[in-house]
Amino acid sequence: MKDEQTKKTGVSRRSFLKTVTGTAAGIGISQMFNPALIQALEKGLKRHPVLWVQGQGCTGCSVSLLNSVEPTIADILLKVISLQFNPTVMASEGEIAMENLYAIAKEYKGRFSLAVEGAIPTAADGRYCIVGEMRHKEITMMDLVQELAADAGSVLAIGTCAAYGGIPAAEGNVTGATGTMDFLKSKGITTPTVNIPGCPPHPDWIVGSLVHLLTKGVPELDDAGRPTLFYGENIHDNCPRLDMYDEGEMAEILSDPKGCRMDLGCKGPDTYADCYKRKWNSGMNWCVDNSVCIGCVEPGFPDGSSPFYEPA
Ligand code: FSX
Ligand code: SF4
Ligand code: SF4
Repeated sequence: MKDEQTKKTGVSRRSFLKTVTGTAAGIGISQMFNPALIQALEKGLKRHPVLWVQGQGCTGCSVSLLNSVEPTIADILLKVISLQFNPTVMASEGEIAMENLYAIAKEYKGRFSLAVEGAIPTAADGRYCIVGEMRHKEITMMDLVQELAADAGSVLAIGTCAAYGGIPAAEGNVTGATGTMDFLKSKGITTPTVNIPGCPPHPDWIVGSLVHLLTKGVPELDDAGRPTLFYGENIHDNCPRLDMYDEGEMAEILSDPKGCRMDLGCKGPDTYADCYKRKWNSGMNWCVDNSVCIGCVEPGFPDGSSPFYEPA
């Protein structure tokens, strides 16, 4: 008898898990689904809270993480990793939430991870992004990241906005939007920082990097501060349409089922990520299947990829 997932997607739970297993790289997500490993992580990570703060973003990074299907990433985050603060999913709000945030940071000084989502606006003393208030004093994203990052054991810049400034730092940038590493450097803060770009990043990249950080330390990073585990391979070099590119068989319209999509604006040749094998939407598809790669994980995104519909 077909299970629920088969009915919805035509892919059985078994073949879905096989897909995930087959596409995971290194400490892939499939290994994290192993119950023995989850139990081990549960013990090891219970005392390691993750505080997730949000600045200039669209919340897509949180949604990407929580959107995973089977098993849910939300389960892993809430039961395995001690996610203590995330404005999108937590129930508490206002001054109580802020007090709790600072109390956890104090209690676990040097041992918690700070996850930053969204860029940090630095113009006008950071007043373009007020993230809370305590004792009638407004707290800017700048203040929050500066204070918490200095006390954190590690920092994760989640999403291209947090990693490099992304969309808020695109041409114009009146708010002085800045990526986390640049911001921390400007403040002399040296806490180890890992970039997990993507607009939004794949849930596996977020959880995989976090678990690596907590169990094995900082993963190997490339020049752009990204784990090579997930961002070490060029999309074009591994694209299933590479043969068509080599043959000069080019797609002319997006609905063309065949052909290399370079003439339609594909930025695969300038982009490093494992989307071609990990795939998105629970392993169902990826950008090049339906559209083009717009280079969303690259430091120059979006200006460097624009216009999206023209070849690089
Ligand atoms: Fe940026 Fe996150 Fe793009 Fe959005 O909040 S990485 S705009 S998908 O989601 O920060
Ligand atoms: Fe390269 Fe994009 Fe063409 Fe694939 S579709 S071969 S990534 S240019
Ligand atoms: Fe981003 Fe390209 Fe991967 Fe799509 S295929 S998620 S645009 S890096």
